[in-house]
This record gives sequence, structure tokens and C-alpha cells, in this order.
Amino acid sequence: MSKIIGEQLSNIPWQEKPANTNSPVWRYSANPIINRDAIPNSNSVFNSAVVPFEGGFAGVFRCDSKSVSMDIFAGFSDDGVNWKINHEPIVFEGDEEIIKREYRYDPRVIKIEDRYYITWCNGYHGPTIGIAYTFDFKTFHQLENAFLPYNRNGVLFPRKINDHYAMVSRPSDTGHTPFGDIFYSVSPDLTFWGKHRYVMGTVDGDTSAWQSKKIGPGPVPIETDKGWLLIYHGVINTCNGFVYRMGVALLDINEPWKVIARSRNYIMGPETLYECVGDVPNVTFPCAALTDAETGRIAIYYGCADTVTGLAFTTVDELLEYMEKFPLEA
Ligand code: BMA
Repeated sequence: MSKIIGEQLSNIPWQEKPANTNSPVWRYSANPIINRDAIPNSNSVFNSAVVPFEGGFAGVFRCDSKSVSMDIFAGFSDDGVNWKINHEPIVFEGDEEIIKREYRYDPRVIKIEDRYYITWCNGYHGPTIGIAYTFDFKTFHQLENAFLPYNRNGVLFPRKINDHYAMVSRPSDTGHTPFGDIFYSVSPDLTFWGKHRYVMGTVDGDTSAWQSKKIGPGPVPIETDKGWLLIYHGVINTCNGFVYRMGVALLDINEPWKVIARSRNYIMGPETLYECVGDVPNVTFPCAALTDAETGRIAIYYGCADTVTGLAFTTVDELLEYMEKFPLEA
């Protein structure tokens, strides 16, 4: 048995693994949990993030509007399954140059010390990583963008590592980025980021072709007694376009740019109708994970076909055993 290091959260959503499944991750039986019309003006609600908050849960949701403008909205839930999402997007306070909005999408959320931090893909003369904090999910203060454009998928670690805030991200381009590896960066103050280290990249050839085009970090890394569990997305280019699946890696606890283990097989990919059909077909895109230290349970929130939001389950042992069973040799 391996251990998650963190809060005991017996109230996270959970369903037992169905009998006769070979997959280390299994879907919530009533997926999708958030439909595309969850708020009056939404075209789609997907790639969204949640955290424990005041005995229940809070989240930041990517809602593309009916004019197909991409923005992020706060929401609340008692059970992590049924969500009430605000009808208006988050309004940020901060330096007027920085809070100017081009677009915002694919949020991640994490509590570090006394507050909740949100990172997202922020349009500032191209995509980069926006960072903001809130105490109450009502007022939000935006900090400086972490990096120069172009970058996507900025994901904070849930605590400082060697006295520094830490983030994994994926340098990119202005478009749909036909490349992408994961890098690690640190900051003393969440403003100045540096000491950039390469973590891991795509896999050429047919060893692990589902992650041959680009990869990017998904949920906030999960601290375990074996290292940081990183659930990430991997992309293959097919004759019908990109297909997004989920993978898992284990990173060194003090030097997280060092990869201890990584799965050759994907842990979940588009299979159901709501994952294979939508505005962008064949996308499963994880942005959050709730964990329970007591049981090792993990509830993954993921965008489905860029249209709706799904929930899936696994455990720390399932993921570690799967990496051992199907290892990607360095
Ligand atoms: C990526 C991001 C995600 C999206 C995915 C599939 O580049 O834009 O928001 O889910 O493409 O379209």
C-alpha cells in the first residue's frame, strides 16, 4: 500500500471499481456530471478544476459562451457531483495591464498555505500562464503572468519545494501546437519564475504512440510517499486530427524534474459517446483531482470532447501498479 500525503477527505465523490475492468481508471456511472448548457449562456463546460472548500467543494470552470468566447467561472458544490456555476465570469482585481482580458481557459486550482491559487491559459499577446488567488471564490486578485508567451497548462505544486513555489508547464506556440514537452520552474514569490528544468517529453515511434505528438500536465501533482503522481494528457496526431488521452508518471519528491516511473499505456482515453463526439471529438482532458489520504482514493475531473465535464475514479495503488506493469523505459 502506498500513501497519499495530504488531507483526509472522506466526502469526495466515489464509486467502487466495476468488476471485469482492465483499466486503472473507471468512469462515474452518471457521466457527464456537467452538461454543455449548465449556465444560460454556455456553449460548453469542460476542462475545469475543483478543490475542497468550506466542508464542500469550490471550482473554477471553463465555460465557452454561445458567442464562443472562452472564460472561467466560479462554482460551488456540496457533493462534488452537482455543481452550481455562477452565470458571470470571474472578474479579477490587479494591475490594469495584466487583468486586460483576451481569453481565459483550462483553469487549475489549489490551496497553498492560506489561500486558493488559480492558474489558467491566459491570452496576453498569445497564450501564457495567468495566476490569481482568492480566499473565498468571490474576490480574485490576479498576479503577473508566470511566463512570456507562449505557454499552456501551468500547474502549481500543492506546497513549496525547497522553499520555492513550483510549477510544471508546457511551452507552446500561438496555434494548436504540434509539439510539447513538460518543464519544471520555481519561484520565490509567484512573480519571478526560473531554474527551468526539462521533466519529460513525447515518445517517438510506436512504443507509446498515444503520447507521440505532445504532452502537458493535468491536475495538480498528488503527493505520495513514493513521489509526486502526475496525471497528464498525451496527444497523437491521426488522419482525423488530435486524440487526447491521459497518462501517469511518478516524479522525485525533492527534484520533481526527475522522472522515477511513467506508464507506457494510457490510463484513460476517449471511448464513450460524450468523449468521442462533441465540439472537438476524441478528447479526454484532466484538469483536477480530489484525493483522500485515508483510503488513497482519487477522483479525476476531466473535459470530454471540449463540450462537457466528466468524473472518473482511481486510487494511488492502481496508478503505481499500472506503471509497474506497463513501464515506459527511459
Ligand atoms: C488544447 C487546449 C484544450 C483543448 C484541447 C483539445 O490545445 O485548447 O483546451 O481541450 O486542445 O481541443
